[in-house]
Amino acid sequence: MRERGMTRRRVLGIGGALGLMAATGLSTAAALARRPSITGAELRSAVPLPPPFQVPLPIPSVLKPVSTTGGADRYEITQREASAEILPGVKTPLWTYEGAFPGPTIESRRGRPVTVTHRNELPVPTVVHLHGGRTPAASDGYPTDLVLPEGRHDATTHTAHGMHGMHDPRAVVTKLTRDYSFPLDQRPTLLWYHDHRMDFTAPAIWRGLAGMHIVRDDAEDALGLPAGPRELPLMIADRAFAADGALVYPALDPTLRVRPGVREPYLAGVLGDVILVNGAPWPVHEVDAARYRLRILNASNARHYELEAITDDGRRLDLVQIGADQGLLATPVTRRSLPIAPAERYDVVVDFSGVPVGSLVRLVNQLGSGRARDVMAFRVARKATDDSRVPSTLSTDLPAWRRSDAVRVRDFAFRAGQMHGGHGWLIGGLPFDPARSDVTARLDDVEVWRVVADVHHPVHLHLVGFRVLSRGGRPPLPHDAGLKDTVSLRPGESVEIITRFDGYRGRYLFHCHNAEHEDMGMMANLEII
Ligand SMILES: [Cu+2]
Repeated sequence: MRERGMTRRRVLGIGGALGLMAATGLSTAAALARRPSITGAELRSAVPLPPPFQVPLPIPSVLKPVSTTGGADRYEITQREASAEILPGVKTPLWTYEGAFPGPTIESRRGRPVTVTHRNELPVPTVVHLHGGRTPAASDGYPTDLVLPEGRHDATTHTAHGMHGMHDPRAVVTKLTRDYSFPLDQRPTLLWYHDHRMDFTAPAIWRGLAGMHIVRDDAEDALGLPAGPRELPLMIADRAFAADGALVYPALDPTLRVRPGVREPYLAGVLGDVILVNGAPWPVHEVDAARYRLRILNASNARHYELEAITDDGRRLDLVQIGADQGLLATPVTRRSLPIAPAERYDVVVDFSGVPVGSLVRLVNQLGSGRARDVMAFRVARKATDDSRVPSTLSTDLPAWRRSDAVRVRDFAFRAGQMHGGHGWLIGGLPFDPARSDVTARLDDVEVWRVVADVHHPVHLHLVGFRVLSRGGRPPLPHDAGLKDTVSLRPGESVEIITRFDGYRGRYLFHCHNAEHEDMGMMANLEII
C-alpha cells in the first residue's frame, strides 16, 4: 500500500508541476530544467553482472529468404521459446523470432515486396508490427489481429475480446500462422519488427520479440557511406535478471494471458539495470581506425538515452548524424550527444581514425546512473585505409510540408489518468478501445497535430513519417531533423508535427512507445479513409 501511495504522489506531483506552470506562467525552459531524466522505475538484477566491455558485440544474422521468385522475397519466421547465454555462464529463457534475440535481420530493397510468414509456437497469441513500415493495414499488426498458438484456437474465449470486456468486431484472427506482406515502397532506413499484441506488447518485447529490418536503395548505396563490416546495426535495450537467470518483469499476470499491466512502482515504465546491445551486456567491438556507420535503435521499453562517444582521454568524438527514423537527412549534422527515446533510430557516422590504436571509445548514456551509464565500447584495433565519405548532400526527397498545406489541426494530450478503476495512461482523456473511432483522416490530407505530455512520452504514428514543426513553442531541436515516425516528448513539453496521410486506407494506430504506457491504455485509432 505504501508503494501505491508513493507512485500516486509521484504521478500527481508531476501533473501538479504542470498545473503550476500553467497557473504561474513559469516558462517551459524553467519547467524542463527541473524535469526528471527518466520516467519509470529500475529493476535490480539478482545475479552477478559481468564487467563492461568484455563480451563481443554480436551482429544478428541476416535472414535468408525461402524464395526470391516472382519479384518478391519470401521469408519464414518461427516464434518460439529458446534459451540464450546473455550473461556469461547464465542461461536465460526467452521468447524469440527464430531462436535468437534480437531476431534475425531482414535486408530489403526499396519497392521490392517482402512477405514474412510468421508461425506462432509460443504459449500466447502474438501480433507482428513492422515499426516504421509503410504497410497496408491488413499486415500492419493491429493489436487484435492475433495469431493464435496451437491448442488455443478459440478466439472467443481468448482474444478477440480484449481486456475489460472490449470486443473488436474488426479483428482478423488467424490460427498458428499469418503472412505479413510489406511493399516497402518507402525511403530506405532501419525499421524494426516486434510484438504488438493487445495489452501485452511490453512484456513480449521484454522477453525477446524484437528484430531489425533494413531497407536500402541504389541512391543510398551510391553515397559512399561506410559499409560492409563498417556498418553496424545497434539495438540497445535494458533488461534485468532474476537469480535463476530468467529476465525479471513485474507483470501483474506472469502468464501474460489475462490481466495486463505491471505492479507499482513500475506503472510509469520498466527499466533494467543491464544495458544490452544486440543482446549482449555492455559489449565491446573491435574496429579499424576508420569511419563507421552506426545504425542505432532504442528498443528499450521505457529507458531514454543521451549517447556520447568518449575516448580514453576524455574527448567526445563527433557523432555525425546522417539519418533519422525515416531515412537520410538532407545534409549531415555534427552532434556531440544524441538523445534517443524508445523506438527512435539514429543513423550516425563516427570517425575512429584520430583515436590511438589499442584504446577504447566508450558509448555512454548521460541520462543513466551507476552501471546503466555505460552502453558499449569500441576498441580501436588497427590502422586502416578508408575510402568512405559523408557527402554534404545526403538526400533531396524529404517532404517539405508547410502549415498552409494542412487541412486540419488536432490536439492530443498524453497524460496519466484513471482507467477501469485503476491507473492508466490516456490520450485525450481516454484509454484505448479498438472499437472506438478516434481520428479519421482522408487519404492524402496534410494535417498538423499538436501533442502535449505530462511525463516522457515517445509518440509514434503508424503508416506515415512526419516532420517536427515546433517544440515547446520554439523551433525544433537539432535531433528533430529529418523524417520521423516517433517524437520524444519530455515532461511538460509540447510539439507540433505535420504529415500527409498517404499510402493506404484502413485502420492504423498512434500511441505512446513507452511500452508499459501503451499496454495501459495509451493508444488510439487512426482510420485513413
Ligand atoms: Cu507514454
